[in-house]
Amino acid sequence: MRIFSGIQPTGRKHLGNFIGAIEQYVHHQDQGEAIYCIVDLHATTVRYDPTELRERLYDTAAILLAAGIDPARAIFFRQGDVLEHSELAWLLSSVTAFGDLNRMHQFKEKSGAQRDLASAGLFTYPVLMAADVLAYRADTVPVGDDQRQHVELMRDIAQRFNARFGETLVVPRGVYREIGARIMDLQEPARKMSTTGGTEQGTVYVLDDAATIERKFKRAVTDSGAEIVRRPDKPGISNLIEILAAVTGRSFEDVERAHAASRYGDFKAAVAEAVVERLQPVHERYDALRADEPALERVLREGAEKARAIAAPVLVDVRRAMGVGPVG
Ligand code: AQP
Repeated sequence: MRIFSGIQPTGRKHLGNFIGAIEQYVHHQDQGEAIYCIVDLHATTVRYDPTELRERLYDTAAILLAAGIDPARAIFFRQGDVLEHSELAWLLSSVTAFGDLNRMHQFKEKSGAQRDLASAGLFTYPVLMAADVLAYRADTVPVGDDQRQHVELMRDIAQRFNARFGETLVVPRGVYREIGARIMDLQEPARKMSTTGGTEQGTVYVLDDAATIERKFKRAVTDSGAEIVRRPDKPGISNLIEILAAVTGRSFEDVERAHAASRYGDFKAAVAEAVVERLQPVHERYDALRADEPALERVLREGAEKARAIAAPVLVDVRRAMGVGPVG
Protein backbone atom coordinates (compact mmCIF):
# COMPACT_ATOMS: atom_id res chain seq x y z
CA MET A 1 0.00 0.00 0.00
CA ARG A 2 1.26 3.46 -0.87
CA ILE A 3 0.44 6.45 1.37
CA PHE A 4 0.82 10.10 0.40
CA SER A 5 0.18 13.35 2.22
CA GLY A 6 1.32 16.96 1.99
CA ILE A 7 1.59 19.78 4.49
CA GLN A 8 2.03 23.51 3.94
CA PRO A 9 5.27 25.22 5.04
CA THR A 10 3.47 27.67 7.26
CA GLY A 11 6.06 27.06 9.98
CA ARG A 12 3.80 27.66 12.91
CA LYS A 13 2.15 24.26 12.81
CA HIS A 14 -0.66 23.99 15.36
CA LEU A 15 -2.16 21.26 17.49
CA GLY A 16 -4.81 20.57 14.81
CA ASN A 17 -2.07 19.91 12.22
CA PHE A 18 -0.19 17.81 14.76
CA ILE A 19 -3.10 15.60 15.81
CA GLY A 20 -5.02 15.52 12.51
CA ALA A 21 -2.05 15.05 10.21
CA ILE A 22 1.49 14.80 11.64
CA GLU A 23 0.74 12.03 14.15
CA GLN A 24 -0.97 10.09 11.37
CA TYR A 25 2.09 10.49 9.12
CA VAL A 26 4.32 8.99 11.80
CA HIS A 27 1.88 6.14 12.41
CA HIS A 28 1.49 5.34 8.70
CA GLN A 29 5.26 5.15 8.14
CA ASP A 30 5.07 1.53 9.17
CA GLN A 31 1.80 0.70 7.39
CA GLY A 32 3.16 0.78 3.84
CA GLU A 33 5.29 2.89 1.50
CA ALA A 34 4.81 6.38 2.94
CA ILE A 35 5.53 9.56 0.95
CA TYR A 36 5.31 12.97 2.68
CA CYS A 37 5.79 16.31 1.04
CA ILE A 38 6.09 19.92 2.19
CA VAL A 39 3.95 21.74 -0.32
CA ASP A 40 5.78 25.00 -0.99
CA LEU A 41 3.99 25.49 -4.33
CA HIS A 42 0.64 25.52 -2.52
CA ALA A 43 1.94 28.20 -0.18
CA THR A 44 2.38 30.63 -3.11
CA THR A 45 -1.38 30.76 -3.76
CA VAL A 46 -1.92 33.40 -1.06
CA ARG A 47 0.12 36.54 -0.30
CA TYR A 48 3.54 35.52 1.07
CA ASP A 49 7.13 36.66 1.47
CA PRO A 50 9.65 34.59 -0.60
CA THR A 51 12.49 34.80 1.95
CA GLU A 52 10.16 33.86 4.75
CA LEU A 53 8.79 30.93 2.77
CA ARG A 54 12.23 29.29 2.78
CA GLU A 55 12.58 29.85 6.52
CA ARG A 56 9.13 28.43 7.24
CA LEU A 57 9.90 25.46 5.02
CA TYR A 58 12.89 24.56 7.19
CA ASP A 59 10.79 25.14 10.34
CA THR A 60 8.17 22.73 9.03
CA ALA A 61 10.75 20.14 7.96
CA ALA A 62 12.35 20.27 11.41
CA ILE A 63 8.94 19.93 13.15
CA LEU A 64 8.06 16.86 11.08
CA LEU A 65 11.44 15.22 11.70
CA ALA A 66 11.24 16.08 15.40
CA ALA A 67 7.76 14.54 15.52
CA GLY A 68 9.15 11.27 14.23
CA ILE A 69 9.15 11.27 10.42
CA ASP A 70 12.11 9.06 9.56
CA PRO A 71 13.63 9.62 6.10
CA ALA A 72 14.91 6.05 6.22
CA ARG A 73 11.33 4.74 6.49
CA ALA A 74 9.39 7.37 4.51
CA ILE A 75 10.11 9.46 1.44
CA PHE A 76 10.19 13.05 2.72
CA PHE A 77 10.68 15.91 0.27
CA ARG A 78 9.78 19.42 -0.93
CA GLN A 79 7.05 19.66 -3.57
CA GLY A 80 8.86 22.32 -5.63
CA ASP A 81 11.84 19.98 -6.17
CA VAL A 82 9.75 17.53 -8.19
CA LEU A 83 8.54 19.28 -11.36
CA GLU A 84 6.19 16.43 -12.20
CA HIS A 85 3.66 17.86 -9.69
CA SER A 86 3.25 21.09 -11.67
CA GLU A 87 3.07 19.39 -15.04
CA LEU A 88 0.49 16.87 -13.85
CA ALA A 89 -1.59 19.66 -12.30
CA TRP A 90 -1.81 21.33 -15.71
CA LEU A 91 -2.71 18.07 -17.45
CA LEU A 92 -5.35 17.19 -14.83
CA SER A 93 -6.95 20.63 -15.15
CA SER A 94 -8.37 19.43 -18.48
CA VAL A 95 -10.45 16.79 -16.67
CA THR A 96 -11.44 19.05 -13.77
CA ALA A 97 -14.84 20.73 -13.87
CA PHE A 98 -14.79 24.49 -13.31
CA GLY A 99 -18.10 24.09 -11.45
CA ASP A 100 -16.53 21.61 -9.01
CA LEU A 101 -13.68 24.01 -8.19
CA ASN A 102 -16.23 26.75 -7.71
CA ARG A 103 -17.91 24.74 -4.95
CA MET A 104 -14.76 24.27 -2.82
CA HIS A 105 -15.28 25.68 0.69
CA GLN A 106 -11.59 26.46 1.14
CA PHE A 107 -11.51 28.72 -1.91
CA LYS A 108 -14.62 30.56 -0.74
CA GLU A 109 -13.14 31.08 2.74
CA LYS A 110 -9.63 32.03 1.68
CA SER A 111 -10.37 34.12 -1.42
CA GLY A 112 -12.47 36.50 0.68
CA ALA A 113 -9.50 37.14 2.96
CA GLN A 114 -7.17 38.06 0.06
CA ARG A 115 -7.63 41.80 -0.14
CA ASP A 116 -5.30 42.61 -3.05
CA LEU A 117 -5.49 39.45 -5.19
CA ALA A 118 -7.59 36.29 -5.08
CA SER A 119 -5.30 34.30 -7.38
CA ALA A 120 -6.19 31.70 -9.99
CA GLY A 121 -3.68 29.52 -8.14
CA LEU A 122 -5.90 29.60 -5.05
CA PHE A 123 -8.82 28.55 -7.25
CA THR A 124 -6.90 25.64 -8.82
CA TYR A 125 -5.22 24.64 -5.51
CA PRO A 126 -7.26 21.37 -5.37
CA VAL A 127 -5.99 20.37 -8.85
CA LEU A 128 -2.37 20.69 -7.67
CA MET A 129 -3.31 18.72 -4.56
CA ALA A 130 -4.81 16.01 -6.79
CA ALA A 131 -1.59 15.98 -8.84
CA ASP A 132 0.50 15.59 -5.65
CA VAL A 133 -1.28 12.36 -4.80
CA LEU A 134 -2.05 10.96 -8.27
CA ALA A 135 1.59 11.37 -9.43
CA TYR A 136 2.49 8.59 -7.00
CA ARG A 137 -0.52 6.32 -7.63
CA ALA A 138 -1.07 6.51 -3.88
CA ASP A 139 -3.78 4.34 -2.33
CA THR A 140 -4.46 6.36 0.81
CA VAL A 141 -4.22 10.00 1.87
CA PRO A 142 -4.10 10.67 5.64
CA VAL A 143 -5.48 14.17 6.24
CA GLY A 144 -7.65 16.17 8.62
CA ASP A 145 -11.41 16.35 8.21
CA ASP A 146 -11.20 19.80 6.56
CA GLN A 147 -9.64 18.16 3.49
CA ARG A 148 -12.55 15.78 2.75
CA GLN A 149 -13.93 17.89 -0.09
CA HIS A 150 -10.50 18.12 -1.75
CA VAL A 151 -9.98 14.36 -1.45
CA GLU A 152 -13.40 13.69 -2.99
CA LEU A 153 -12.49 16.01 -5.86
CA MET A 154 -9.17 14.25 -6.48
CA ARG A 155 -11.05 10.93 -6.63
CA ASP A 156 -13.43 12.42 -9.23
CA ILE A 157 -10.47 13.77 -11.22
CA ALA A 158 -8.75 10.35 -11.26
CA GLN A 159 -11.98 8.62 -12.26
CA ARG A 160 -12.68 11.13 -15.01
CA PHE A 161 -9.12 10.82 -16.31
CA ASN A 162 -9.34 7.02 -16.43
CA ALA A 163 -12.76 7.13 -18.13
CA ARG A 164 -11.54 9.63 -20.74
CA PHE A 165 -7.99 8.37 -21.44
CA GLY A 166 -7.94 4.77 -20.21
CA GLU A 167 -7.01 3.17 -16.88
CA THR A 168 -3.88 5.12 -15.87
CA LEU A 169 -4.31 6.57 -12.37
CA VAL A 170 -5.10 5.03 -8.98
CA VAL A 171 -8.24 6.42 -7.30
CA PRO A 172 -7.05 7.20 -3.75
CA ARG A 173 -8.99 7.02 -0.50
CA GLY A 174 -8.90 9.62 2.29
CA VAL A 175 -7.92 8.40 5.77
CA TYR A 176 -9.21 10.40 8.74
CA ARG A 177 -8.53 9.80 12.43
CA GLU A 178 -11.53 8.62 14.39
CA ILE A 179 -10.54 10.91 17.24
CA GLY A 180 -8.89 14.24 16.42
CA ALA A 181 -9.71 14.70 12.71
CA ARG A 182 -11.04 18.20 13.45
CA ILE A 183 -9.56 20.08 16.40
CA MET A 184 -11.39 23.31 17.11
CA ASP A 185 -10.14 26.77 18.12
CA LEU A 186 -10.00 27.07 21.93
CA GLN A 187 -11.55 30.55 21.86
CA GLU A 188 -14.10 29.89 19.11
CA PRO A 189 -14.90 26.18 19.32
CA ALA A 190 -17.36 26.39 16.43
CA ARG A 191 -14.38 27.03 14.09
CA LYS A 192 -11.50 24.68 13.38
CA MET A 193 -8.09 25.49 14.77
CA SER A 194 -6.38 27.09 11.79
CA THR A 195 -3.21 28.84 10.66
CA THR A 196 -4.96 31.68 8.88
CA GLY A 197 -8.52 31.80 10.21
CA GLY A 198 -8.20 31.18 13.95
CA THR A 199 -7.65 33.31 17.03
CA GLU A 200 -4.11 33.66 18.41
CA GLN A 201 -5.15 32.68 21.96
CA GLY A 202 -7.29 29.81 20.70
CA THR A 203 -4.51 28.29 18.59
CA VAL A 204 -1.95 26.09 20.33
CA TYR A 205 1.26 25.93 18.31
CA VAL A 206 3.45 22.83 18.33
CA LEU A 207 6.40 25.02 19.37
CA ASP A 208 4.58 26.98 22.09
CA ASP A 209 6.38 26.66 25.44
CA ALA A 210 4.71 24.91 28.38
CA ALA A 211 3.62 28.16 30.08
CA THR A 212 1.96 29.43 26.89
CA ILE A 213 0.16 26.13 26.33
CA GLU A 214 -1.08 26.13 29.93
CA ARG A 215 -2.29 29.72 29.62
CA LYS A 216 -4.17 29.04 26.37
CA PHE A 217 -5.96 26.03 27.86
CA LYS A 218 -6.72 27.91 31.07
CA ARG A 219 -8.48 30.58 29.02
CA ALA A 220 -10.25 28.12 26.72
CA VAL A 221 -13.93 28.91 26.25
CA THR A 222 -16.28 26.43 27.94
CA ASP A 223 -19.96 26.83 28.86
CA SER A 224 -22.07 27.65 31.90
CA GLY A 225 -22.72 24.02 32.92
CA ALA A 226 -20.47 21.77 34.98
CA GLU A 227 -20.59 18.39 33.21
CA ILE A 228 -17.60 17.02 31.33
CA VAL A 229 -19.36 15.27 28.44
CA ARG A 230 -19.36 15.53 24.65
CA ARG A 231 -22.59 17.16 23.53
CA PRO A 232 -23.52 19.50 20.66
CA ASP A 233 -24.46 22.25 23.14
CA LYS A 234 -20.99 21.95 24.77
CA PRO A 235 -18.56 22.58 21.85
CA GLY A 236 -15.74 23.91 24.06
CA ILE A 237 -15.76 20.99 26.52
CA SER A 238 -16.30 18.51 23.66
CA ASN A 239 -13.19 19.86 21.93
CA LEU A 240 -11.11 19.57 25.13
CA ILE A 241 -12.30 15.96 25.59
CA GLU A 242 -11.33 15.22 21.98
CA ILE A 243 -7.87 16.77 22.44
CA LEU A 244 -7.21 14.83 25.64
CA ALA A 245 -8.43 11.57 24.09
CA ALA A 246 -6.28 12.12 20.97
CA VAL A 247 -3.02 13.02 22.74
CA THR A 248 -3.30 10.21 25.29
CA GLY A 249 -4.70 7.55 22.94
CA ARG A 250 -7.77 7.03 25.17
CA SER A 251 -11.45 6.73 24.19
CA PHE A 252 -13.95 9.56 24.72
CA GLU A 253 -15.82 7.46 27.29
CA ASP A 254 -12.64 6.82 29.21
CA VAL A 255 -11.83 10.54 29.39
CA GLU A 256 -15.40 11.41 30.39
CA ARG A 257 -15.43 8.75 33.10
CA ALA A 258 -12.04 9.75 34.51
CA HIS A 259 -13.09 13.42 34.75
CA ALA A 260 -16.76 13.03 35.72
CA ALA A 261 -16.09 14.62 39.10
CA SER A 262 -13.56 17.26 37.92
CA ARG A 263 -14.24 20.98 37.86
CA TYR A 264 -13.73 22.76 34.51
CA GLY A 265 -10.55 24.45 35.79
CA ASP A 266 -8.96 21.18 36.85
CA PHE A 267 -10.01 19.49 33.62
CA LYS A 268 -8.46 22.24 31.51
CA ALA A 269 -5.24 21.94 33.52
CA ALA A 270 -5.23 18.17 32.91
CA VAL A 271 -5.65 18.68 29.14
CA ALA A 272 -2.83 21.25 29.12
CA GLU A 273 -0.54 18.91 31.03
CA ALA A 274 -1.21 16.05 28.60
CA VAL A 275 -0.54 18.29 25.59
CA VAL A 276 2.70 19.63 27.12
CA GLU A 277 3.82 16.09 27.83
CA ARG A 278 2.94 14.94 24.30
CA LEU A 279 4.84 17.81 22.67
CA GLN A 280 7.87 17.67 24.97
CA PRO A 281 9.89 15.16 22.90
CA VAL A 282 9.18 17.23 19.77
CA HIS A 283 10.51 20.36 21.51
CA GLU A 284 13.58 18.49 22.72
CA ARG A 285 14.56 17.42 19.20
CA TYR A 286 13.46 20.50 17.27
CA ASP A 287 16.22 23.03 18.03
CA ALA A 288 19.12 20.82 16.94
CA LEU A 289 17.31 19.79 13.74
CA ARG A 290 16.33 23.36 12.85
CA ALA A 291 19.85 24.68 13.46
CA ASP A 292 21.35 22.48 10.73
CA GLU A 293 19.89 23.81 7.48
CA PRO A 294 22.42 21.97 5.24
CA ALA A 295 21.33 18.69 6.85
CA LEU A 296 17.65 19.55 6.26
CA GLU A 297 18.46 20.41 2.63
CA ARG A 298 20.22 17.09 2.21
CA VAL A 299 17.27 15.13 3.61
CA LEU A 300 14.80 16.97 1.36
CA ARG A 301 16.93 16.58 -1.77
CA GLU A 302 17.51 12.90 -1.22
CA GLY A 303 13.78 12.51 -0.66
CA ALA A 304 13.05 14.41 -3.88
CA GLU A 305 15.24 12.02 -5.89
CA LYS A 306 13.30 9.05 -4.56
CA ALA A 307 10.00 10.81 -5.20
CA ARG A 308 10.96 11.71 -8.76
CA ALA A 309 11.87 8.09 -9.48
CA ILE A 310 8.22 7.19 -8.77
CA ALA A 311 6.48 10.21 -10.31
CA ALA A 312 8.45 10.42 -13.59
CA PRO A 313 7.22 7.06 -15.03
CA VAL A 314 3.63 7.95 -14.04
CA LEU A 315 3.97 11.16 -16.03
CA VAL A 316 5.26 9.17 -19.02
CA ASP A 317 2.05 7.09 -18.84
CA VAL A 318 -0.14 10.19 -18.45
CA ARG A 319 1.48 11.99 -21.42
CA ARG A 320 1.21 8.87 -23.54
CA ALA A 321 -2.48 8.39 -22.62
CA MET A 322 -3.21 12.05 -23.41
CA GLY A 323 -1.17 12.15 -26.59
CA VAL A 324 1.00 15.08 -25.48
CA GLY A 325 4.77 15.57 -25.23
CA PRO A 326 7.46 13.41 -26.79
CA VAL A 327 6.32 10.24 -28.56
CA GLY A 328 7.61 7.11 -26.89
N1 AQP B 1 -8.01 21.92 13.08
C1 AQP B 1 -7.53 20.82 12.51
N2 AQP B 1 -7.79 19.60 13.03
C2 AQP B 1 -7.29 18.47 12.45
N3 AQP B 1 -6.52 18.48 11.34
C3 AQP B 1 -6.23 19.68 10.78
N4 AQP B 1 -5.50 20.04 9.71
C4 AQP B 1 -5.51 21.39 9.61
N5 AQP B 1 -6.26 21.93 10.58
C5 AQP B 1 -6.72 20.90 11.34
C6 AQP B 1 -4.78 19.12 8.84
O1 AQP B 1 -3.42 19.47 8.84
C7 AQP B 1 -2.84 19.08 7.59
C8 AQP B 1 -1.97 20.19 7.08
O2 AQP B 1 -2.75 21.29 6.74
P1 AQP B 1 -2.23 22.41 5.76
O3 AQP B 1 -1.20 21.89 4.89
O4 AQP B 1 -3.43 23.07 5.16
O5 AQP B 1 -1.51 23.37 6.75
P2 AQP B 1 -1.97 24.72 7.28
O6 AQP B 1 -2.34 25.60 6.15
O7 AQP B 1 -0.93 25.20 8.20
O8 AQP B 1 -3.22 24.26 8.13
P3 AQP B 1 -4.57 24.96 8.34
O9 AQP B 1 -4.73 25.33 9.72
O10 AQP B 1 -5.60 24.07 7.73
O11 AQP B 1 -4.46 26.29 7.60
P4 AQP B 1 -5.53 27.15 6.96
O12 AQP B 1 -6.89 26.56 7.25
O13 AQP B 1 -5.35 28.44 7.58
O14 AQP B 1 -5.13 27.07 5.56
C9 AQP B 1 -4.01 18.73 6.67
O15 AQP B 1 -4.10 17.33 6.55
C10 AQP B 1 -5.20 19.28 7.39
O16 AQP B 1 -6.37 18.53 7.11
